Amino acid sequence: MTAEILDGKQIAAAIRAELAQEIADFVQKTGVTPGLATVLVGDNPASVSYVTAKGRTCQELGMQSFQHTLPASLSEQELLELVDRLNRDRQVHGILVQLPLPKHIQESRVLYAMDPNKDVDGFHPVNVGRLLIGEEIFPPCTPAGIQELILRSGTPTDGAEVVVVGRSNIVGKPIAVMLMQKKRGANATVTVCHTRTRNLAEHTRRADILIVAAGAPKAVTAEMVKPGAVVIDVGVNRIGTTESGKPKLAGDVDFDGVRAVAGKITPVPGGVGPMTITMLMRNTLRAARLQVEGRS
Ligand code: L34
Repeated sequence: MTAEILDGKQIAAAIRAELAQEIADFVQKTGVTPGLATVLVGDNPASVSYVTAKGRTCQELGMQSFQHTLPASLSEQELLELVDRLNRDRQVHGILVQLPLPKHIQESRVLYAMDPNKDVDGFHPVNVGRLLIGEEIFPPCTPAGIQELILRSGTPTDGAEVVVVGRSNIVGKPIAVMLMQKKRGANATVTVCHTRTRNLAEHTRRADILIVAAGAPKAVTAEMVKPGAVVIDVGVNRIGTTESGKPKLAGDVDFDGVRAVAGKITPVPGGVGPMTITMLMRNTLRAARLQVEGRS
């Protein structure tokens, strides 16, 4: 068996086309153009590439993009002042502070400082709490992208065994919560594995849907996967450079090996990454609706 490739790029493009129409309708109806402010501190090459793509996608979909690029030497106080300004700027409906931040800046302080109604990443504690009780307005972008990918691939989640490898605040924990909710595209039985899990393979082999956000290449290999399983690879590891000097990317899953046993698998690049950016666009439109029309 060779797994079907779950083409995140293609699914993302379809959703973006829908969003572009919704944004055009919103602009026509309200006279307001949704705006996203991105904040990048420092020059981490991966962050630069993601933030650039976010700004560009905003413009492609007919939204405004305000890109703030700041030196790694920026003080925490200066960043908090910028967030405060963006909170009060009526043209800015969504704010995204790209993570990770330099070590001298406490991430939680910055996330707490953000207006929860502009927190299109869904990282503010109020939004994390809303997610837990199933009343989210901004589902975090990578988990939302994963859920949408599963949904649009026609994979049933109701009663499915989902195994998540990784327990980060931005992927592992929120995707586990989202897939266990009593909702459409959820209702799964979720197991969360992490670095202290005993016998990881014993868990992963039970998964109908295996979500890998471990942060290490080849964390999941073929013998860890149940035949026919749907495998979602969230990892983005830079494993060298191509001949043209571009970074060479690999996920957390041994793609070639796992492809031979899985039923469906996402590639890296072209899997979850493009979905993440698309969900950010969806959340930004939602934020604009909330702020302008008082409903999402
Ligand atoms: N605040 N910080 C905040 N919000 C986020 O949602 C993120 N994340 C993660 C890192 N920090 C963040 C992202 O945006 C990871 N992430 C992200 C976004 C886009 C892509 C990957 C990760 C992506 O588009 N990946 C492409 C390849 C891009 C490349 O060439 O490097 C892909 O096809 O997978």
